[in-house]
Amino acid sequence: MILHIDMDAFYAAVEQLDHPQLRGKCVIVGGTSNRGVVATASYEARRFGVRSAMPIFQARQQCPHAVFVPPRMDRYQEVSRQIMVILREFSPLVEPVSIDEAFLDLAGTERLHGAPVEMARAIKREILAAVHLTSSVGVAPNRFLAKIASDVNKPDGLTVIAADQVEAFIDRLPIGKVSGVGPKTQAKLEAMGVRYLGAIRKFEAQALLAAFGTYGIRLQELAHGIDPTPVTPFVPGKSVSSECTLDEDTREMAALTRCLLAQAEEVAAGLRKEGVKARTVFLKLKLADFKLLTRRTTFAPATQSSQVIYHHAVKLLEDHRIVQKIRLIGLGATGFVGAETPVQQELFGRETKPREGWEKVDRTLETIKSRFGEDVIKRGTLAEE
Ligand code: DCP
Ligand code: MG
Repeated sequence: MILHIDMDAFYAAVEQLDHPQLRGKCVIVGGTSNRGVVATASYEARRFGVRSAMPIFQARQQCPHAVFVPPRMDRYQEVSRQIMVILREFSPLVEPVSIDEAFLDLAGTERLHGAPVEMARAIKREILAAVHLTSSVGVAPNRFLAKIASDVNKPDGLTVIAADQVEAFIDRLPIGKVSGVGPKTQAKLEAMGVRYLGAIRKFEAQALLAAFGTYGIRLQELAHGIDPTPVTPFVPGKSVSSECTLDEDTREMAALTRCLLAQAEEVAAGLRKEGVKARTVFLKLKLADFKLLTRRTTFAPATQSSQVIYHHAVKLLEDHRIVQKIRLIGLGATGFVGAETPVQQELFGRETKPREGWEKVDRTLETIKSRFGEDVIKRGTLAEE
């Protein structure tokens, strides 16, 4: 079983904890200028329709008597760390996915902590005792259902979906609640007569693939209650890399970047296999005199895209002023986070869509290669002249 835990109104709850005069009141945490947005609102304020990401001026209109508080990230991080320490006492497999949220794999913990529902109760109790905050917990046979379950009875919720309840739960799960189904996909699915996830089961894989690409296959798996995504604890120091000795020592950018592109694809495939995204890319160069150099760069958001990895690697190569010829070039990624980690959007909307587009291209290439062989398809830039 997998357990998902998500703290209730996290930033606002911490503010109410630290400032008792705010308890029971409408508290809105966010950029306090009128141009800012709401980070979160206490459940009292949510009754007035205030939601995360809503512009502050609108929140002010809907809830004029609310107390507006600027965020104190250091304090929230501190509480988050305390919570994660408690979770690690219950299972070695803890994957934090955001500041107030984590997955736990409960495999093998029963002898120590009892049935999953007992464990969920114990976790909620321990967190309340240690940091005086309520949380909501979902337990289910897989990740995707555990996450949905934790949201069912918020705040202070506890929902268990037993294996024999999965099918009935999926039959009643509105399709818009499934992660990855945005408004556009939802409209398309509803036009096909799908209002609940269970309805996906009546479609052939081929039809779903045609309509939604590889996401169609994911939807079909989910409809059957299958989510193979493992809980992946953050493992610092682990890395995925690829390197090659060049046919002859060279200083030619074209030859070097060509290597990097092929390596970026291998590294991205490695990340997908591990179920992680990376925050650091490193470049390794062995020069003609056998001197070894490495250069690294760390960025946000974490990525699994070959295109993003390639761009960082090329930048590192360009920053290294090539004087000597190079005999070996290598590319790697490290600084892993779980692949489900939500992506923090840029405040001023740097476009993230093309990156997601490339992740899709990577996955599609991989699907085709795994079915028809490694050599049937490759990028134009890597094709033989
Ligand atoms: N957060 C943010 N901006 C968003 C969403 C969230 O800054 N658009 C921050 C504030 C939240 C914290 O992340 O307190 C956790 O996010 P959740 O989505 O878990 O929201 P809450 O914990 O606030 O409420 P809930 O009880 O619905 O989980
Ligand atoms: Mg939360």
